Amino acid sequence: MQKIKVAINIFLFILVIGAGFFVLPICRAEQSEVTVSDGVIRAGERSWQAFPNWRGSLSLVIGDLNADGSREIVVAPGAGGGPHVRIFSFEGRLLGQFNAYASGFRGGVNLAVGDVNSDGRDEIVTGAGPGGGPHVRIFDGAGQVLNQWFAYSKWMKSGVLVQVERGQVVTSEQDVSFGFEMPVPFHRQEHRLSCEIASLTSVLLYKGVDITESELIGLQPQAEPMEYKNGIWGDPSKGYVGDIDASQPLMTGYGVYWEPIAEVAVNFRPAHSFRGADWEYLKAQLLADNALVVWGNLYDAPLALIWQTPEGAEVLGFRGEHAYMVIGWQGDSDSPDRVILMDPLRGRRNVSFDWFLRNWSFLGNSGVVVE
Ligand SMILES: [Ca+2]
Ligand SMILES: [Ca+2]
Repeated sequence: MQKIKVAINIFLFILVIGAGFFVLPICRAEQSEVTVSDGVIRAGERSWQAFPNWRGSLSLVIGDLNADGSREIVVAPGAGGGPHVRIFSFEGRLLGQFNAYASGFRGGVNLAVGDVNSDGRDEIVTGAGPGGGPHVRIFDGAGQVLNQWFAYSKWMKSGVLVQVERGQVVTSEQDVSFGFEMPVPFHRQEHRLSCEIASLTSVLLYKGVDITESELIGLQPQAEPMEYKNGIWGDPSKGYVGDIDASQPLMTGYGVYWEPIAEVAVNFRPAHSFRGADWEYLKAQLLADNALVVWGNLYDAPLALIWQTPEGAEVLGFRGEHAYMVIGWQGDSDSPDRVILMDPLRGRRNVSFDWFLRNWSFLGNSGVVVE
């Protein structure tokens, strides 16, 4: 289903690019043809530059913005350009201009016009270009914002194509290869083996909870016994195993698994742990603006550590056990080129999809979701 959607989006993209930017759009209005090429608008006998300093593609649409019976030309730079929208008469007179998005934005603007509020005047509908979030805005002919929303998760970077069909705004993703990135802040782990609670600190900060790692450590249960002896040690699914400042190779400190971390998280936000999940699950959580801590490893071929809990259960651990956050991807969301991580030791990283899937598999595709 997703594949079909992507294919349709690419088709729409080509259609709009083709119609809007490269193939000359020909619109009959007031006995004038309007074309645009190399930044020059031609309407009837007249021609003029849309933006003197812009040589890239343009988005151009035509509508009657003031209900006087004659239509206006609305134009904006395409991908790589600024957020600048200009309105011209068919005679080439500049009637108005405004920035549809923040002035530093360089993804270009996708345009549509149509009467979306049934008042007899056409509105200008804008969609941010690739690299921008799927931010749709509706402007009147004077450049005043009448309405705005995010068509998809605001952290999607694909840009958004807009059309008006029978007074309704219709949107589609522009270029899915730009992917998604949730701006989870980096919090460097404050202890040698505190990656799990440090990752939780980051995602809670992202969720607006003002908290420190030390405060969260105070809420983290300790697994008994504290010291490894005769093959018996604590259960990481019940609490922290060993000393948080000690050593995995010496088996004086280990870490903690997803269940106790989720229990700490629910003091502040809705949260739950999971195991045996797949990429689709992670993707759906991110698109719903839920933050993720997952369990993997510092090493590509980690050494297994096996011990028994006092209750007699066998624990499978790995030297290099490590928790980090998945915050996004680049490329097709079904099978990304790269997965973007926030690592409490190493900061923002992007890794291959295969590397991530293997790393995440060591401890059974587990993690914590914080809503
Ligand atoms: Ca008009
Ligand atoms: Ca209207």
